[in-house]
Amino acid sequence: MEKTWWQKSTIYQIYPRSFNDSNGDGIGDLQGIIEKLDYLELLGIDIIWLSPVYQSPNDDNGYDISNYYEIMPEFGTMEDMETLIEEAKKRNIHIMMDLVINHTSDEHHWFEESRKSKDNPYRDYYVWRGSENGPPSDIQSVFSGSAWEWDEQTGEYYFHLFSKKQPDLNLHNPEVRERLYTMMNYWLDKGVSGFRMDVIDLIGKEIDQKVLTDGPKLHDYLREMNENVLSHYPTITVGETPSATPETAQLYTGKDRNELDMVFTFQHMSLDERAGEGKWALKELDLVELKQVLSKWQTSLFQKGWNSLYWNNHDQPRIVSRWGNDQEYRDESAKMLATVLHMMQGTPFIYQGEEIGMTNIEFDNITHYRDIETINYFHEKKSEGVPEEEIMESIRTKGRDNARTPFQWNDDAHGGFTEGTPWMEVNSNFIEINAEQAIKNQNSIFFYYQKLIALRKRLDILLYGEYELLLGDHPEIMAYTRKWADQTLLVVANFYGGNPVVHLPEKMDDSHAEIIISNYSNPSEKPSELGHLRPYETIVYLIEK
Ligand code: TEU
Ligand code: CA
Repeated sequence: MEKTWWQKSTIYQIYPRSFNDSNGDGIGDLQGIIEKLDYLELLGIDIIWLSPVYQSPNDDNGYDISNYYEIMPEFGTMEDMETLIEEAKKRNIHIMMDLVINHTSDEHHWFEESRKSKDNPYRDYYVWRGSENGPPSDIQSVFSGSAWEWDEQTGEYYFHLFSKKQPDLNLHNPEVRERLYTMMNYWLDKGVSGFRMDVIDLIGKEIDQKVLTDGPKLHDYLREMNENVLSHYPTITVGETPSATPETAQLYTGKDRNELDMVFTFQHMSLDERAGEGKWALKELDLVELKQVLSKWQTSLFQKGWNSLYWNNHDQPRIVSRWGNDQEYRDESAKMLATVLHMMQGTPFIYQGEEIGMTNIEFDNITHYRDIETINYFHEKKSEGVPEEEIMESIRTKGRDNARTPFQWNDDAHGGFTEGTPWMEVNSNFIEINAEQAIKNQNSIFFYYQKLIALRKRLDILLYGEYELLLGDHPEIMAYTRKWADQTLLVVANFYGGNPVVHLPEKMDDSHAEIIISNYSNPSEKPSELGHLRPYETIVYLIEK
């Protein structure tokens, strides 16, 4: 297999709890995924990124692992997992596991031992500190409150950057790293093709110096992991790196660095929050800023690293509700956003439901929400006296449950997700928005994604073409070219509901221009004929010299 086989691939993320329930207990499961492999094959994706399916008490829906070698019983058995790998393989689909090694569950055997006594052999697997007057430092948990939890039994604090049921592992302990490598090899031997690495930018942290991301040992550990595990298989790896910049991304993904294949940037995801105030502090998106950020990543990693391309995942609101229009122009804007992303250089990710234009959820009160981050935030703000409507507005706009409502398969009860009672309510728009509808209609968002995926396989320019931003200051239009050999790919997209006029900066010879995809009927045949764009209109031209 080619070393960079994943460059032509499109990845589909499954959040198993919300994908498809096969046995009526209201919780998605592995057999449920197996039932839908034909659907994924029809879409055309190459790799499934499976959010965690390991044993877990589900304080953070599987991102708190209590046993790396067992499958969560609600999801099925190890046999089901093996069947999934096998059945996916028959359809040329790879499975990429989620790898959560910054922390485990407090119910993991290692932690249960670690907390028993100061001289327990597992003590140093985690981060323990004594402290006389309150927590050892003021570091805050991502999920509200102090990152230090007092543990009565040994009279010390342990560190948890996420929930208190997610104690951080001490990766400076070589034995911990060794055991994690053994576990990774176990899964690769089982036939999975790689890992999405949860908050991997944290594993070199120096807590006493308050260095969390990008610690001095981070890249040493990743190279060691590569040497001990990844280099022995034709893997695909993507690091989740909230702190990454175009510069540090080159350290992770640089060609001769032997670390990871790609990382997730968060820079575009923070553009609708007020700088420095965190994700809940709402701000309108400025398209010019978005173009700058995306373009910087495109040009900085060109021929040096590799981009991952995404609008959505299980932590982010739905893109069509966020930067598109989930009402009148849901169809057009979903297709436009997909186009802008999939024509860039990198490996695209599709999050379950994105391909049918699923939207954010608007529950009327907090009791309907399930996410620990959201619930903790609600109570924290409430106790600070913030008006409930204000808190709920942030939650409806940015809360993680927007992405986690059950998949909408058809217009049966609960969107066909379950025959029982779903663990979280289905979005009531499932009657109109569902996969069955989408597959009946050749013009659906689903078939548009299918086409984008197929174009990536067919056109080398999408792999190699050099990116250039056009009309950088235009407040409504995003436009760019990709150039390779004798070809130019031109992407134009209207990000809003108006009718802006396109003035391309240079006259290109477009006598041999062909439209390869567009989201309205009767688009302008040639770039030089472009007048105004319709709401959320997008057109991609391939121009031959
Ligand atoms: O997310 C890491 C992360 O940085 C989160 O804080 C993310 O920014 C947040 O969810 C946005 O609100 C990963 C997983 O993707 C997330 O689901 C887990 O909860 C978290 O790690 C802990 O494992
Ligand atoms: Ca189930």
